[in-house]
This record gives sequence, structure tokens and C-alpha cells, in this order.
Amino acid sequence: MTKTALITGITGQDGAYLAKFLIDKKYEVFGTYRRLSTPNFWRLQYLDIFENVNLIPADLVDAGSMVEAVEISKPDEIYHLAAQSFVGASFEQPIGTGEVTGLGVTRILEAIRQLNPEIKFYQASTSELYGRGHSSSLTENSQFQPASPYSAAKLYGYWLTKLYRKGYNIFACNGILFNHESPLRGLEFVTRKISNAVAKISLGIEKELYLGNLEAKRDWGYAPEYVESMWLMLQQKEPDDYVIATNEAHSVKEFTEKAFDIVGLDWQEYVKVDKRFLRPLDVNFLQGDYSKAKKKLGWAPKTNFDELVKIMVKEDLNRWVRWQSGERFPWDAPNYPSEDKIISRYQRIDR
Ligand code: NAP
Ligand code: G4F
Repeated sequence: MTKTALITGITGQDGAYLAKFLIDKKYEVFGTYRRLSTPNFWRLQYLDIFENVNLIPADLVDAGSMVEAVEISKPDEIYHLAAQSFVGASFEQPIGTGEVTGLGVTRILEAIRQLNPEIKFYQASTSELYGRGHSSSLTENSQFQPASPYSAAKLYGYWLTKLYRKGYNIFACNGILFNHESPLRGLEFVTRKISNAVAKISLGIEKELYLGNLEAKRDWGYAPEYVESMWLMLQQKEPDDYVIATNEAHSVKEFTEKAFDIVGLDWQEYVKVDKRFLRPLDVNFLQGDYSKAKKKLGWAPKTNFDELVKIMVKEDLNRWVRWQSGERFPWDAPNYPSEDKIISRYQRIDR
């Protein structure tokens, strides 16, 4: 029998890849999107699945719209991916981030509890929960020490998910996903900011790249592989929480160096550190041990760090070449302002 899934945040990186994955598995896919002044469906169009998804307008701050989304779609599974997902922005908008990224989880869990507690639920938890002070690979049992309004809101969502599992017997899982990237990543995240800038610099469209903390290390995987783990979690006999990662950490500096290497340039000639991109608090090391996911879900990453950097740089380069030759296609970069235009009050209060 055909299964039905509701994806909150279907317009985002993971939402688009997950929609494609589920469509390929013959699911009927519904997704929530926000009313914006300009349409934002480029990722679904880029993956050529826009015609195959059903879109429902909803906002996480509006509980009624979430109830409506569940009533309209009547899903077997809900993948809750929508969030204010940018850590940097959470320092500028801590209250909004709490509303959306934290309380938004309760709004959708309440809709499940009241309408149909048989619906299976996936919560997009994050390695940001672990926060600062770690120096070895992290498991499901490692200590959480959030270091941003974003991670504090996600910690609330993590606990609400566990609480509805235990208290109401809802099949609710936390996927504790470490950073995962792709050519569909938002342009403000560091990997895509770098791949896009490297492509532009190598074609002479831009001259410099301004970054913040180059020493931060992340466990970076490839997003299309990570969405499979979300589905696997909801196919198990019992609900549980899982770390999804590569078990390798690399610095922002390493990512930058490799990305410039791919186009034959020396990164040190183009990259400058700008304190506007330093956060009041930052997490300097995140690396995840995915042994439990491997054992119980049969999941393991396939794309390594070098391959990931290459995929991202090559795709952005190819897009800029096509664009410069007059081709037009759904894509975010041409409309993204130079970050010089963005004024924020980030300042380092901590090293
Ligand atoms: P993303 O590209 O930023 O997508 C976020 C999605 O949430 C977008 O569809 C966005 O809609 C939607 N959204 C934001 N505010 C909303 C609101 N108020 N109401 C309804 N929808 C709203 O993020 P992602 O990288 O795909 O990540 C998916 C989820 O996984 C997020 O919860 C993120 O925090 C979490 N996560 C991500 C990573 C990672 O490395 N990517 C790692 C761990 C956890 P618009 O398109 O309209 O903005
Ligand atoms: O790419 P980032 O903005 O990702 P961050 O903060 O790790 O968050 C992402 O991964 C989380 C999982 O761990 C998700 F939960 C979250 O939703 C999001 O997807 O920054 C990575 C690192 C940080 O240490 C940051 O300070 O890169 C450093 N960085 C250095 N220069 C920069 C820059 N980050 C950004 N965005 N821009 C810079 O210029």
C-alpha cells in the first residue's frame, strides 16, 4: 500500500532531498512551505520533483496551520525538518528561533497527539546539542552543552520528542545529525559560501572571500546520504535516537584550502578573516560516532571529505559557467547579495 509522508520544511536542503528519496520509494509526499513575497521552490525544481509533491501553506509559529497540514495530508510519517536553522542568525533572533526551532516541535507533536497518535515522527536534532568542550567522537550518550540560542531551542525539541515518546507512546525519533552539505546547501553556511566564492573567484567574478573562525572543526557529510537515515529510523520496530555522522572532523581552513586547490588557486591570496563572521560563542570541535546507526539501521556514510568538497566546488563552478553563457535555471546564487551588504553586530566575547 502507498505510504504518505508529510515533510515540514520541504523547500530546504534536506526537505528537497528527502522528498526525492521518498518519491523514489513510491510515497505520496506532502510538504509545508511558508508564504513568502518571492517563491522559494528552486531546490524542488533543481531536483526535478516540483510536479510530484503536494504543497501545503503552513508556518511553525501558527499551531492551527500545522494541525491543518496534518489533517490535509493524513500522513503515516512526519519528518519535521522546518526550523530557523542558521546558528549565526539565532544570535540575532534568539526569541524567534525559540518560537520556531523550539516551540514549533511541540506544535507539531501536539497535532499528532490530538489527531492521530499512530503517526510516526522524525525530529531533526543536531550535533549542535553537544556544544562546546568536547575533543573526541560523540555518541548518543555524550553530554549536551548547547552554545547558541539555536542549540538551546533544539535541545528543547530533542527532549519534547523523547517526552512524547515515553509519555504518550508516540513513535518519535531524534536523528542527531552532524553537519551535512551539498550543492543545495544555503549560501550563508560556510561550506557553500566557500564553494560559491571559489567558483566566482576562479572565473574573475569576485576577488576575495571573507570568513570568520577558520579553526572550527566539523564532521561534514553528504546530505543526500543523510536523508536515508531519517527514513530508516521510522522503519524500525521501536523508536530510538541515533547519531548520523562520518566520524571525521576537518577545519574550516582545511575545507577552504581544498576548495581553492580544486581550481588551482592558493587560498591564502584570497581569504581574509572578518570579525563580522565571528559568533559570540562558537563550537570548535564536532565529530560523531555513528556505530549505533551502523549496527541498528545498517547506515554508513559513503562520500568522504575530499569528495564532498569536490562535488560542491564543481557544481558551483558549472552553474556559474552556464549562467555566464546565458543559460537560465532555478538557482539561488545570482540573487544572493554580497555579504558586505549585511550588517550585524556579531562580536567575539569568547575565544
Ligand atoms: P534549511 O535548508 O535551512 O531548511 C529549513 C526549512 O525550514 C526551510 O524549508 C524553511 O523554509 C523552513 N522554515 C524556516 N522557518 C519556518 C517557519 N517559521 N515555518 C515553517 N517553515 C519554516 O535547513 P536544512 O539544512 O535542510 O536542515 C533541515 C533540518 O535539520 C533543520 O531543522 C536543521 O536545523 C536540522 N539540521 C541540519 C543539519 C545540517 O547540517 N544541514 C544538521 C543537523 C540538523 P523557507 O525555505 O521558506 O526558508
Ligand atoms: O556552516 P556553519 O554556519 O554551520 P554550523 O554552525 O555548524 O550549523 C550547521 O550545522 C549544524 C549541525 O552541527 C546544524 F544543526 C545547523 O542547522 C547548521 O546546519 O558554520 C560552521 C563553522 C562554525 O564554527 C562557524 O563559526 O564555520 C565557522 N565559520 C567560519 N567562517 C563560518 C564562517 N560560518 C559561516 N556560516 N560563515 C562564515 O563566514
